[in-house]
Amino acid sequence: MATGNAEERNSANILLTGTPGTGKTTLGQELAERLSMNYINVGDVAKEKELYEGWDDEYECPFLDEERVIDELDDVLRQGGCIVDYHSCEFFPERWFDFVFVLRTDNTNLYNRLEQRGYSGKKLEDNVQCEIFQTILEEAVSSYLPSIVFELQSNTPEDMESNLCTIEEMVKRWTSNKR
Ligand code: DAT
Repeated sequence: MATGNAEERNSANILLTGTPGTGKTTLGQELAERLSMNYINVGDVAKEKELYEGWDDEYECPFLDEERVIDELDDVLRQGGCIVDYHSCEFFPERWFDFVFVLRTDNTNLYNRLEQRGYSGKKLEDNVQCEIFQTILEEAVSSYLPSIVFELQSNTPEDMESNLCTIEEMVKRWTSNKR
């Protein structure tokens, strides 16, 4: 029976994670184009399929139904070649990913990006705090093998281009080692 483990796929799976506003979507969509990979935005999938359970009064949004998200995406992840974009990472099966990239952005930059997105008050402050305390980086390090977790700065367009090149090279090396 297929287990979905790395040795069974011929194309790598990538997780792009980090605080909202750090650049996951921009990077993920461009990478998917350059590498002909399948870009999956978990927030969009959850919205489309209504994969929610209950209501978060604090942030006035629904809670993600993590089990149903995993069920929904498992088949496609088993095939490989996926770029998954989400602002949290601990609930995904560890076996899904060959690389976990955590995007990081300086506080002022992040504040401005989130403000432009229309965030304000507690939501804005909590997200900037999340970045200051490197919450997602710690989550990634404690959820995946340290050898597959990489922290990437995402402050400038130059960072974006350099991250694209770095990831492209890593994925190509992974693929050629498979052959
Ligand atoms: P996320 O998907 O992590 O929420 P995004 O890709 O939507 O983030 O990016 C948020 C905004 O920041 C968007 O206007 C693009 C911009 N941005 C992202 N990465 C950047 C970078 N490295 N340099 C400059 N701007 C960036």
